[in-house]
Amino acid sequence: MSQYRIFKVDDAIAYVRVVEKLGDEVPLLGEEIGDGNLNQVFRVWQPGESRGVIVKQALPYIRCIGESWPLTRDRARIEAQILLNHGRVCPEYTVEVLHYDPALSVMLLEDLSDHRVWRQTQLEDLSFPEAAAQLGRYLARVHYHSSAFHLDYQAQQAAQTDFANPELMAITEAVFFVDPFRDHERNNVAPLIRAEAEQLWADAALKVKVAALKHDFRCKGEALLHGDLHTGSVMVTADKLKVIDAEFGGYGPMGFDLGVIFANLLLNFCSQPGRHRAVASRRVQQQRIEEIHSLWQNFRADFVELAAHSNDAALAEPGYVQDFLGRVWQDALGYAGCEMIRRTIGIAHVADLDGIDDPARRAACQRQALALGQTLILEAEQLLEEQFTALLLERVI
Ligand code: SR1
Ligand code: MG
Ligand code: MG
Ligand code: MG
Repeated sequence: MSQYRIFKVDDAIAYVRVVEKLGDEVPLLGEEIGDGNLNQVFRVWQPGESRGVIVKQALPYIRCIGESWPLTRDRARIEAQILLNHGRVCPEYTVEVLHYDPALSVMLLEDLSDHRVWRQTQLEDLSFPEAAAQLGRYLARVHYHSSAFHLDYQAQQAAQTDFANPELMAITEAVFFVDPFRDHERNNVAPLIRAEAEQLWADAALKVKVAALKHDFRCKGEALLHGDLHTGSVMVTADKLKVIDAEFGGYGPMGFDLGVIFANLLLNFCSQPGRHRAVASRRVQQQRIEEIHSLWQNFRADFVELAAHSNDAALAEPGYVQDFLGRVWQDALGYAGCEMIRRTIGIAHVADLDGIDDPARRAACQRQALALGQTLILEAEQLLEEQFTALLLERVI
């Protein structure tokens, strides 16, 4: 068995050669392509071939922080298991795991070089009109098939154990629900919005709502979540979509995944006045609103259709699934609010806001993100889809 070592490009190339049984005469090229917070990622390919293979390795610490924040390498196993599970029920939209090596904490994944990172396309004002609907369908399938609508009691209990991800989900608890709502040293608060952050930290009603969302994140194990479904975890082409990076996954409330992706579309929405003149900004903001609706409506329609075939006599009761999805919508808005706030003043920001060059314009957009995030958390129960749209339209500049 090979001993764990941190890969350099040459190690990744040598590893692919062994796994794919390629002789020394086969030329291979490699490059490091990782830009995520946690792991290192390489691409290895044969010259002249457009597709190669991706080598993803978990480090024994958080890549963006360094050795001062150790982290289990077992996350590679958990991620591989989650991607394989999601891939079984939704191969169309899940990145394919080709190989997993527990000793080296390495996964080989399908090469998606013909795809673009969805966030990056939004930063370049490119439109991928199919992506939101595809993502809604992906979430319906992976959530439904891991939920009590589909699994019997024993199977769901076993899955909750198999996919337990205590270290990574504890990080989410800390950086998503705890740090951003108080003056914590891990936060990253721009001086120009310090006053708004302090106001938020003093809002007791907001913190009660966040406590409930955090409590549910731990206790409401409805489905096997992706766990970090921001627009950087979604790869797109004109007609295809693949979800990657499931290391934060585990059982939790369905509204969490929906809320995270809604929030990342909304963070881009809030960034528009800092990036464009009014006309272009309005057009893109409207596009983001449409994407959220398309995502939700496709999720809901596909989930309802799947649930019509549920074997659970009680959950299949006509009308129940609509009731349930009403609560998922409310949860999604609350989690979206938390994600917007944590990506603005917490440890891990997004390029949509941080990439705005002018500090005053950036701060204005960040204030919008904080305010909208707070409204979503405080008013989730009153915001049906129609009211939510009205709330966003009021904010289109
Ligand atoms: C310290 S880890 C911070 C964030 O990076 C990942 O991308 C996840 O979003 C996590 O919350
Ligand atoms: Mg990533
Ligand atoms: Mg991993
Ligand atoms: Mg990630």
